[in-house]
Amino acid sequence: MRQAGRSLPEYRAAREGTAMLEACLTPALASEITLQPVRRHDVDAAIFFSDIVVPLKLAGVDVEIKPGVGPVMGAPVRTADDVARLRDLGPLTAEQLAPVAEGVALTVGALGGTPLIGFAGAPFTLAAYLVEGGPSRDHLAARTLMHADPATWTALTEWAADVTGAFLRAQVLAGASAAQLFDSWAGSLGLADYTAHVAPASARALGSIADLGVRKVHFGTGTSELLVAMRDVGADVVGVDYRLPLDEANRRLGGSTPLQGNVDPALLAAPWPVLEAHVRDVVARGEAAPGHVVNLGHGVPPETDPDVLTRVVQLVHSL
Ligand code: 1CP
Repeated sequence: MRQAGRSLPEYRAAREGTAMLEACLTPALASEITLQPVRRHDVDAAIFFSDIVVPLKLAGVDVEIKPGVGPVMGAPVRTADDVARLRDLGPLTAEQLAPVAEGVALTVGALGGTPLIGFAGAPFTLAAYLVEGGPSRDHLAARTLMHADPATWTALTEWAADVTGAFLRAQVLAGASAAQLFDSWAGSLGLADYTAHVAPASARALGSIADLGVRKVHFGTGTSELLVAMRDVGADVVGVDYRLPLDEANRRLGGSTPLQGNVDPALLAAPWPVLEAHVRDVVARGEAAPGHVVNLGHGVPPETDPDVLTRVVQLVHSL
């Protein structure tokens, strides 16, 4: 459950007075926050408390996470010179990644057998934040750059693939049992742009853990038309948001790919009978696929009642 922690009072208490990225890079705190939703909701796996921009921060990019906004860059990355400066920061070293590895190792120890999912942002979603300078609805500047200056775009997404791949690899080496690549904003692209300008860098990011033998989940929102392309960059499991029913997603993927997600976050605030019927429908349609990791189709809205999440988990377990 992405950003699940935000709805928990114990999360808000633990984070009190600590900036988001500082919390991510403080191993004991990141570990404690990772464990909170597992303790409270009895979910079957944990997702590491971190953020997709952590590897950018570790590489030396001027980035912060503004409360209520999301990741914001000191300056947008738009020109060949801007990208050259990023590339001069070099690949991430084990020393730079040490707080991440330490946070994962502490968490895996404390989880006592419950699997930990490691994650990273896909190169397009990271590049979208870098080029736009912050959150954006249409990702216009990023989509302009990929066509206006394809060489600069390729250099940018290759650099992003390498830092995000190193971040993912560090988590798996420290004990994460599965790895999820979030291309949250890939849905702003058509299939032709995705295939030509994004898929090679995503394949490069996933390739950085190909030798480690963990399952790779690939998720985006608004990606109903991209599911096959997103699988074909090297994913074992495809995340599906709430827009496409899982039996149809399974049909599009040829019936051979396990799926993840699909519960509509909007329904967490609906009356229980409405939410219950929806969860039952998602689980029933997911039976069409060779596997289904039940999860939300996107993040938990921060104002969600935590007891509703616990009840959803109990319902899914009962099914
Ligand atoms: O539940 C958890 O805490 C899991 C840890 C986690 C994950 C998997 C966080 C903590 N962030 C993420 C991934 C992430 N971060 C994604 C991919 C998943 C998704 O689409 O939601 C993205 C796009 C981000 C970028 C980001 N970071 C946003 C979205 C901004 C936008 O463009 O709309 C936001 C709001 C953040 C901040 C953030 N990251 C995580 C938390 C708990 C928060 C909230 C900040 C806070 O609590 O102060």
